Amino acid sequence: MKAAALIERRPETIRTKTYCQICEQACPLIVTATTDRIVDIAPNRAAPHWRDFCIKGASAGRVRDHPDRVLTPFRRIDGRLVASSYEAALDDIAQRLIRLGQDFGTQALASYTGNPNGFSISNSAFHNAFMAAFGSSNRFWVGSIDQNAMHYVAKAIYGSAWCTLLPDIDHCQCLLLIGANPAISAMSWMGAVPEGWRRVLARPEGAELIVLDPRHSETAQKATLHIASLPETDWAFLIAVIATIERRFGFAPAAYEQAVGLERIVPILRDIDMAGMAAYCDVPVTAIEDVAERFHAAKTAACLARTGSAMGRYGALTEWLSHLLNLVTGRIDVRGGRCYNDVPIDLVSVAEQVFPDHERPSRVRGTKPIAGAYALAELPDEILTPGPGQVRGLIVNGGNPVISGPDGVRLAKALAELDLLVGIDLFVRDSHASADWIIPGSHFLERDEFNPLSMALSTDPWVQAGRAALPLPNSIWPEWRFYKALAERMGLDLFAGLPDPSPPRLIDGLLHGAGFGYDEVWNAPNGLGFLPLRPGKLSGALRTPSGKIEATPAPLLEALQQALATLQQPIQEKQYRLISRRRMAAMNSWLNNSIGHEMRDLRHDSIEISKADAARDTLVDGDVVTVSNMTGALCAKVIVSDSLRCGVAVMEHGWEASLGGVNRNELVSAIDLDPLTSVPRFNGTGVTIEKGHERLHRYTER
Ligand SMILES: Nc1nc2c(c(=O)[nH]1)N[C@H]1C(S)=C(S)[C@@H](COP(=O)(O)OP(=O)(O)OC[C@H]3O[C@@H](n4cnc5c(=O)[nH]c(N)nc54)[C@H](O)[C@@H]3O)O[C@H]1N2
Ligand SMILES: Nc1nc2c(c(=O)[nH]1)N[C@H]1C(S)=C(S)[C@@H](COP(=O)(O)OP(=O)(O)OC[C@H]3O[C@@H](n4cnc5c(=O)[nH]c(N)nc54)[C@H](O)[C@@H]3O)O[C@H]1N2
Ligand code: SF4
Ligand SMILES: [Mo]
Repeated sequence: MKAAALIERRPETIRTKTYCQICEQACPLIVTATTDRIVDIAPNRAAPHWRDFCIKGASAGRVRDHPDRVLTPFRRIDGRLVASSYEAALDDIAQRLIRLGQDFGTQALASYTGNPNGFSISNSAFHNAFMAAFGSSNRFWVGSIDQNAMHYVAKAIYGSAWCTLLPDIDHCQCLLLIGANPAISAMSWMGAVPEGWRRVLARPEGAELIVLDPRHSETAQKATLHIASLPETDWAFLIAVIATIERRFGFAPAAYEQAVGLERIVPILRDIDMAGMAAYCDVPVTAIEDVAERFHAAKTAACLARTGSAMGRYGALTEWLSHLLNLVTGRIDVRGGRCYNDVPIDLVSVAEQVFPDHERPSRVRGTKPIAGAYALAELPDEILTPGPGQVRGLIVNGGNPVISGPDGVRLAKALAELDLLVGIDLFVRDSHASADWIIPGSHFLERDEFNPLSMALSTDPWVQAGRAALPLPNSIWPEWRFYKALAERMGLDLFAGLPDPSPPRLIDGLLHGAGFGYDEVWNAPNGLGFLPLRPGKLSGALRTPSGKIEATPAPLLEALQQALATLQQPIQEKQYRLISRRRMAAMNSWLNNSIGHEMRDLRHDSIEISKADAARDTLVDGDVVTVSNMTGALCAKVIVSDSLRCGVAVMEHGWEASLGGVNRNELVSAIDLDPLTSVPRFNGTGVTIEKGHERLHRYTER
């Protein structure tokens, strides 16, 4: 590799061009470092798309250099973690895994991978190859607490779980955003839109940004229209919008050319009781009709549903109806609508080759994997239920499921029952409380690699090399090397037939047919840009039996009919629906030990409620309350907010007990899920709020 030419050397510091691997936005960076410390991280203004650059990227060096970082393998001896070595770790883990496979079968090993695993192609590729070579398809992943709705619906209507449609933002006259707050989170979810929401508002013609959110979020504050509906009611809002459009204008002719099955939805739409839907969402009928009119009338438009709805009871239904709205108004695969991007990589085709996909139902609950992986909500049952195939060993790689997943209390208990638990991470997390081994993770500022799969998922596709700004400490191996060495110890062949696999060779393989290779990217300090998103590519990506969009797949249609038949008011008297919010200085749970707990706007033990609810329940700022439901109970301090609608409470997720925080996901059930995707109800959890903490004991005794 010719890296030297790209690195400017000064006497005391080195400047390296790389990109941020904390979120999907992948902001280009210039990192200044001494021989052993990061000094400064700034956006690389010579590369495109640096404008989302945020405090998380700016402070990444503090994570890399943090005193609590795991710098060597640790082994648990008599309950305590003791510093050890890779040699000892490989010997012990290899021997225990071989025995596990011999005694209980290879499915007895499972894994959970979180977001950072997915951002590192070397880590994810070697992890998946290791699981496959060992003979286990028991892979659990973060998508099942985040984006399963997207994968489920894409598979059902476009034929591939990886067919993600991006908004053509620079030509979009009306963006309907459901459950997203890009002003804080930036705009990405299986596809990045650099500066996304700002580009809509900056349109010279004055485009509309319509936001559906129970909270007057930072994005809603900038929107041209904000509708504060109740959590978990978006599906009803959308079906009422689609019904209004069908009754007033009919479907766009293009919809009939692009899709099959539209006739099945029409009788349902004609029966929709608008007043009933409006009451359910707790918005006026006129608001629904207004959105229908505006969306229909706009010259171009796109509707996007994101995690606000996807992490709730009706996530898949809402995701589907958001696509259906685009379809019936002729906003799929056209300028200003939602389009498929196939440059520089056609993800649907690549996924067919590289992502393990299979249909084996889970052992205990019998659910099928989504995008090749099982739901985290099922993991405790898989560990605790005896019988053939019971999970007895687990690798947790770049994830913190006890904190970020549902019912962390039960999961932690299950993890303690394992014969072998290996955590691969930068820090010891609450999820590692019973880990036998902690293997150090590599920080992205120490890795040479780039992820062409995620970079292709952008409205403005661009590929840039991620370069190590500093070498890994001598005592740490990159994750891929750990897996390679472990496989060698166990006599496993990781990439059948590929001699001496390495990240550059794998990345070159992924780029096959793209017209460029690893070296070209490596030698372009500011990255390689490609033609921006354009319509007309979807038909090549469809993998449905009909070759068209399947507008009304049976399971989704049935789920809709069932939801309509059992419509109940979502909020009972004195009950709250608990939702989440993100902060600029947080990334799920993984910045807790660095900038997280220092940022003043981060409240690790607070619950926000509306003024109206506070007055009704005689609660004021600072009151200590017990928040509880059938799953759990915890204490929090009240913040009375003027940006919330009534019936809704907000608690931030990601806080760990070991850092003095409250894990609000202890209230989230691992049984009460979106039945189509097994995603828990992180947004929409029913809770009661009572003044005082003396009741906490009673609840926790249950
Ligand atoms: N209530 C509620 N729950 C939520 C959410 C919410 O909004 N509300 N958000 C959900 C969403 S969107 C997501 S994506 C999930 C996230 O769930 P997870 O992906 O499980 O994410 P984290 O909890 O942040 O755990 C990431 C871990 O990876 C480690 N790490 C960071 N970089 C590296 C690396 O390079 N290598 C290795 N080996 N480890 C690394 C971090 O230290 C951290 O411990 O949480 C979900 N849970
Ligand atoms: N600073 C920061 N940025 C991040 C992350 C982070 O943790 N911190 N996480 C990254 C990750 S992993 C992801 S997946 C993305 C997520 O990015 P987004 O999908 O934009 O997620 P949020 O910013 O949580 O916005 C969700 C919004 O939905 C609202 N909401 C809650 N429940 C409902 C509901 O039932 N219906 C509707 N309509 N709205 C609802 C919430 O009030 C919130 O404003 O962000 C990424 N970016
Ligand atoms: S965390 Fe911030 S700097 Fe890093 S990629 Fe995301 S938006 Fe960009
Ligand atoms: Mo996420």
